[in-house]
Amino acid sequence: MKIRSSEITPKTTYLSRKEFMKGAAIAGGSAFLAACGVSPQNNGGNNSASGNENAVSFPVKKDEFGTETTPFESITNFNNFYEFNTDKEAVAKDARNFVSSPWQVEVGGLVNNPMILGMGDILKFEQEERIYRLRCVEGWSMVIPWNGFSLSKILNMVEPKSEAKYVRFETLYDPEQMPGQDSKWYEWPYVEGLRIDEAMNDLATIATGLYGEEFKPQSGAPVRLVVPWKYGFKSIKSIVKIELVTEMPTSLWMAAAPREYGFFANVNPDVDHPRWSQGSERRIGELSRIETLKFNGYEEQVAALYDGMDLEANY
Ligand SMILES: Nc1nc2c(c(=O)[nH]1)N[C@H]1C(S)=C(S)[C@@H](COP(=O)(O)O)O[C@H]1N2
Ligand SMILES: [Mo]
Repeated sequence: MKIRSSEITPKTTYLSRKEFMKGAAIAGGSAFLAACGVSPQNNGGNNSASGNENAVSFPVKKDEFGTETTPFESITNFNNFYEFNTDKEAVAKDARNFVSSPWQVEVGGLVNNPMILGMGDILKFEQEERIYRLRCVEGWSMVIPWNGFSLSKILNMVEPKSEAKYVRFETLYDPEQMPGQDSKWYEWPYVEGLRIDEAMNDLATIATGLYGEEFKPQSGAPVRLVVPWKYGFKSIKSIVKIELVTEMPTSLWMAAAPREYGFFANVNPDVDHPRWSQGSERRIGELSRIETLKFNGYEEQVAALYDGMDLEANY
């Protein structure tokens, strides 16, 4: 295998998966690999780099509905991450030198046990494979095999006080590394929030990787939120702070365009965006549009959270 861009590319992005796994095995296995149960023996033989020497192929998987996962190359080359670029196809390149290690997540606010978690602590939680749909508010979607665990595990550990009603998340603020944060159109850092009962739902996921690999920067390295029943913008990347609060947090998108983006942002084909329909979506890799499902297909697991709530008024 030729390694052309080794001077400018971090090691794990140019090594083939096989070589990466070999290296990890020699090093005794990193916490990440051990925690998600991927061993050098069972990572599959389907790893030959093709024409592109940077290409790494992963066997496609299926979600609980039998839908195939979006290829790794698509998931990692079509991204929304405004801190780096508003052009989805330029994010991967612009984020490639992002330093996500060492990393800390401060968990505090209205809790009995505030703590600062290093990535070692976060990777100690059993890393499950969770294959979920991601539906961007812009009308495209993917199916992504995340590695991670329920956010509730962290919340239970810090013990929210009874006054805590919402969970507020914050992305790293570092304009030197994230030049998009110089843009005056948005209030940085990126902020998102969940009501506490939403945050405790098992589907609300703290993700540390995808397809069994640690995150590349463009996907929100080293740790992000994944909320599969809500529009993708709720799934905040590169988190440094999780805070329990009493007031509903104002997200970056609510502040930027309050008429277009609400706090709840549940996927809902019956409530159109002011500028486009939400009735259908383009699954990346497919040609025709498909129907968008209420709560992105997770109605059974989450609809009860919104009993009695007007889902048109509370978008
Ligand atoms: N910090 C941060 N998190 C973010 C974004 C962003 O611009 N900055 N974009 C959001 C949007 S709009 C979507 S659709 C998803 C995209 O995730 P992906 O690039 O991994 O597909 O990330 C969300 N999380
Ligand atoms: Mo999005």
